Amino acid sequence: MASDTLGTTLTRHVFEQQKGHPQATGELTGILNQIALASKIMSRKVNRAGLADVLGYTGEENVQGEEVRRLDELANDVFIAAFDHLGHFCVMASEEVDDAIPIPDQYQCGHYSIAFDPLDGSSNIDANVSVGTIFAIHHKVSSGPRGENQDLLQCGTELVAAGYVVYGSSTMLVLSTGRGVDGFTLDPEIGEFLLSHPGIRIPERGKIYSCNEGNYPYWSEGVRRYIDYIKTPDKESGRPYSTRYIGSMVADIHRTLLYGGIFMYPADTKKNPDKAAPKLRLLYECSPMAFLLENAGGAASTGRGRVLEVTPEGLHQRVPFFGGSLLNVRELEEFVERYDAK
Ligand code: P6P
Repeated sequence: MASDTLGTTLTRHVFEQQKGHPQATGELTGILNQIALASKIMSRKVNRAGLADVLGYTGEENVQGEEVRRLDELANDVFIAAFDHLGHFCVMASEEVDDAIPIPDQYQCGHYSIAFDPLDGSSNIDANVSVGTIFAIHHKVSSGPRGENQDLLQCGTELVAAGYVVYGSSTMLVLSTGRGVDGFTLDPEIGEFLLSHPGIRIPERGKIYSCNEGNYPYWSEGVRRYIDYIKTPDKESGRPYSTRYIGSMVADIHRTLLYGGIFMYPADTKKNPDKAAPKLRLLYECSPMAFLLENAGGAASTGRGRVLEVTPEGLHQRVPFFGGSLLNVRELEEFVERYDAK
């Protein structure tokens, strides 16, 4: 087969997947190719960050109250510029922008919305730690000619496609359109994403846990008891688990997807002893990652239910996140059920 000679490019793979859907218009193929283009641009910029004086801070804060690093701003501009004129989107949302981003009047609106985190984990860039881009694509559901917030504020169960790009030792794009998960590795010499990890399946149970354990004192009793449990030696069940935490969700989820185990960012009372607050954002972090994990045979929970079933109320809404191997997530949910107040 020709693809054996050339390798299967992202374009060919998505086109072949779309053939399985007679109603497919090819729009999604166009969208994913544009995401690939923007990701190649970002891969080059991230890999040269230390040389091109794009490190450091702009002195501003984003909607999350986080200091905006110049590479964050650059990434945001790259993805918006890649999407706004495409004619496939009706509205966009970015971690870096307070409100929904309309498609400029001079451009045609399309049948999809996209929410993205242009450069997740960017606080690690100066340390040369893997960072990434996360994206979530929904159908337009509003009846007007242009896009509206409701096109973005949809449950993850309605996602058309979701994925991430991890800018690490190699640049990989991991994608699901609802029928499994595939990984593509960028060959920088030809500038193509080639299918390197077809049909990714997460192990049903893993022995790695991934969390910022410095927050342990601020977690609920159920979460603390779960952590205590997986650290208690028990030869038969392979405990204590190993701990791995990078502090960049894309990198931590990528390892969890391939090796199994559980990644978690529970709500914590660190900032407010009276009210536990989650950190990770639903629309462009937790929902797309949950979509990928479930499509790979895993699970993603708020601790009490599927992340994908949370109805978003705000663009930057945060939720507790426990995602990874099915049996590990279910075990966590049992501890929350047993020890945490409803
Ligand atoms: P902490 C990065 O800022 C991020 O949003 C995720 O990528 C990552 O999982 C998390 O925050 C890390 O948070 O509190 O452990 O530094």
